[in-house]
Amino acid sequence: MSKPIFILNGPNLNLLGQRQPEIYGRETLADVVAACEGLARDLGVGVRCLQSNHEGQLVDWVQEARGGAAGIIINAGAYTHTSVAILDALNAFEGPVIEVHISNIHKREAFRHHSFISGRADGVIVGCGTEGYLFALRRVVSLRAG
Ligand code: CA2
Repeated sequence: MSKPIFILNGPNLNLLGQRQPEIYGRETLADVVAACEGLARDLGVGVRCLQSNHEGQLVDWVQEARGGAAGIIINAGAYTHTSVAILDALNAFEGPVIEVHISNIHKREAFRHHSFISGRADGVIVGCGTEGYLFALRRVVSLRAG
């Protein structure tokens, strides 16, 4: 697999490990990136890990993935629940998309129960902590292989 898998993180996920450990755990985003890069090495694939607090930047990266990525793993943070723009961009991407949420959004406030992204995603991983990114990476690789 020559094209990298994009791992996109949305707003406030740069704060991982710094606040609300009871919800999001103690790992930092740098820890998550290191774990994904390590697993990617073991699986023989490349990853490009990106984080932004800006909706338009996430849309730009999803557009860049068209023709440039083997798959997308996305935790769009709060934009999950609001962004038709990210959904539209994902709908124009032809490869596998796995949506990840660190917390179980269905156990939380009602406004977190709906995801615009889930209607496009090939898989959704919620409530598995930061390990969810690793599950997602394995899933993208097996979808590409199959
Ligand atoms: O559970 C998830 O992964 C979420 O996508 C995280 C988003 C939240 O808006 C979604 O409903 C569920 C929030 C990310 C904020 O991350 C922080 C981490 C540490 C400290 C403060 C915020």
